[in-house]
Amino acid sequence: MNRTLDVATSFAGTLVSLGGGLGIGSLSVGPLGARPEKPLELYEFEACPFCRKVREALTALDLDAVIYPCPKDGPRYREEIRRRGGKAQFPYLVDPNTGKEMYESDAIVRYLAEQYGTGRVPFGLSLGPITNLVSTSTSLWRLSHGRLYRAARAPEKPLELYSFELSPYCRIVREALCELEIPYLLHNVGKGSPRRDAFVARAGKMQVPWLHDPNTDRSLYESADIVAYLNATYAA
Ligand SMILES: N[C@@H](CCC(=O)N[C@@H](CS)C(=O)NCC(=O)O)C(=O)O
Repeated sequence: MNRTLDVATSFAGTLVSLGGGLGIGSLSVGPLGARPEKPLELYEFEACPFCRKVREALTALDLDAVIYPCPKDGPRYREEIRRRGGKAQFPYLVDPNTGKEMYESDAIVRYLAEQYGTGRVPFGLSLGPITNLVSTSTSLWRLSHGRLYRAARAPEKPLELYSFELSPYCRIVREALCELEIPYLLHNVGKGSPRRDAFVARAGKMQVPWLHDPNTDRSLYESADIVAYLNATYAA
C-alpha cells in the first residue's frame, strides 16, 4: 500500500473509532484509579477488534503494557497462550500485580476499569454488540495489516513505543511490530495523560509514535521512518 493510501485508511479507521460519541475510542485519558507497580502484559494482534477494545481501555486508563504480538501463524507467543490458557484466543491479559490472567475483551475491560479506574467502563466500550461492530469497522479499513505474520528475527530485549490507541500514525507502527512479532513496552500517552511531561523530558517533544530500541540504542519519530527501521533491522 502506498504511503498516502496507508495514512488515509488509518485516518478512516480513527474516524470510525471516534464515531461521533458512539465510538469506542476517546482521544483523552479518563478518570484514573490505583496505578499498577509493574506493567500489564497483553497478548493480542493489532487487527483484532476485541484486542482494540482492550488497547482503548489501556489508553483511557493511562496504563502501560508489554505487548506480545500474536499475528496469525506467528511462531512465538500464540503457542505460549495455548499452553497457558488452553486455546489460541486473543486478547489475553496477564496482570503480574495481582496474578490474574484472562481471556474475553469485555471481562478484561471491566477488570481494568475496576482495578485501575473508577470502576466505570468507558461509555463507548460498554455497548456490547455496537462496540464490537464499531471496532470491527475500524479493522476493515486496514485490510490485513496487523494480522498476518511476516518472518522476522526476535529482538533480545523488548522495544519501547510511546503511542495512543486512536493515533493513525501510531497504528501503522503497531501493525508493523505486530506482523514482525516484536514484543514491546507500550507507553500510552493519550491526551491529558499525566505522563506526557515525562515523555517530553525523555524524547524531546510531544509527538507520537516514538520508538526506542534498546538493542541498537536507536530512537525514532515518524511512522514511515520507524516502519522502515523495523523492516531493515528485524524482517527476514
Ligand atoms: N469473545 C472474545 C472473542 C475473541 C476472539 O474471537 N478473538 C479472535 C481474534 S479477533 C481470536 O482469538 N481468534 C483466534 C485466532 O486469531 O487464531 C473476546 O471478546 O475477547
